[in-house]
Amino acid sequence: MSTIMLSALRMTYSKAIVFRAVYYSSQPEHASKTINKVVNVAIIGAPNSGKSTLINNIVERKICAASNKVHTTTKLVRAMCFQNDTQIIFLDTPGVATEKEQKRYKLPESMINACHKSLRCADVIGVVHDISNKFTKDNLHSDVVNMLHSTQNIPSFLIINKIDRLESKRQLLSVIRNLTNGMIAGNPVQDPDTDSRKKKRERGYSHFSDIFLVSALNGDGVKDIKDYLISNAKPASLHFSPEEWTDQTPESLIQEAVRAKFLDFLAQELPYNLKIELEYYEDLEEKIICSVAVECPSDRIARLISGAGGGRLQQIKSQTRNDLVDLFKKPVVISIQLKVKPKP
Ligand SMILES: Nc1nc2c(ncn2[C@@H]2O[C@H](COP(=O)(O)OP(=O)(O)OP(=O)(O)O)[C@@H](O)[C@H]2O)c(=O)[nH]1
Ligand SMILES: [Mg+2]
Repeated sequence: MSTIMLSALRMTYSKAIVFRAVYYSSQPEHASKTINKVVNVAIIGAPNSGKSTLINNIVERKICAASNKVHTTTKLVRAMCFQNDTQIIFLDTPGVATEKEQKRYKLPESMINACHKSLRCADVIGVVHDISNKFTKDNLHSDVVNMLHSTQNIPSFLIINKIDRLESKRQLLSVIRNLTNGMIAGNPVQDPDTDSRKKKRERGYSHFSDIFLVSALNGDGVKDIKDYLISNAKPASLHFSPEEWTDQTPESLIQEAVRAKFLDFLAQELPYNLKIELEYYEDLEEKIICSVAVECPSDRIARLISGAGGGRLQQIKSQTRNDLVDLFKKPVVISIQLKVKPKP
């Protein structure tokens, strides 16, 4: 299925340009003086909606750790790509989390403010929404709506994700109506059932400039988002060089990639309680060598994680390596060791 752009209206970036002038005034010395085009895009949304997967697909590198569990992303991560003269700087954000979830998953305090922080550097906001979740598909997360209302001066667009999991396209129009309160770029969404629009409570946000329907996993519709962002980038000198693709250190990227695989392979809260540390890292010209230690709360849990004959740990290692090869674009030798937390 290809992307449907429901509005042809162009965004206005006047406010963002004013902000960018301030943002770039503190450029590092290495910043290029050539005038290119730049767009800073904050990607926000509910946990597990596919934010990180989407960014990785657009920048064609697994920079942002992604897993099948909620709260994979715990801090702001920048992922950049450069095409012709345009740099797109994505800000991947943690999914919005309640205080209860923060305690349950032992999430870092910094995570709570990360989303708000990302909005302060954004020229445009992309909201990712999971249409495959039958409980939440018709409502935008209330925290997301509040954030959008508090930054109404920044243009925003809606990305309806996981369309590959839709069995029927018939529900699409009603979902779009709910998520936009029947309004896109100031125009009412075509609504055959006009009476139903009158009394509905607001479930979404009425000021999206555009809507995209995509599958971040298989790439359907993703190129349209990239083209859209490129066409909306504004002249600016580069904050990052064209060769740079993230603001994260290799150490942090490796740790997050390992953490994501543990989240993928282990059930419930267990993987959230593991302490993951990079013990060795060497970037040789032809390959990367690294060693990661994972601290388990007890010997029993270490055995459980390892799986029969160490099979599960082998799978985790092999899939992490694949992701890191995709990330660094060169061979990676990785060892992952389980260590039991010493008793006090
Ligand atoms: N079927 C399908 N699955 C997807 C799609 N996009 C993402 N996923 C899956 O959804 C899960 C969550 O993806 P993430 O990219 O980690 O989601 P996120 O929004 O970054 O999650 P948090 O960082 O935890 O907030 C992963 O298992 C992805 O493979 C999609 O378009 N289709
Ligand atoms: Mg994420």
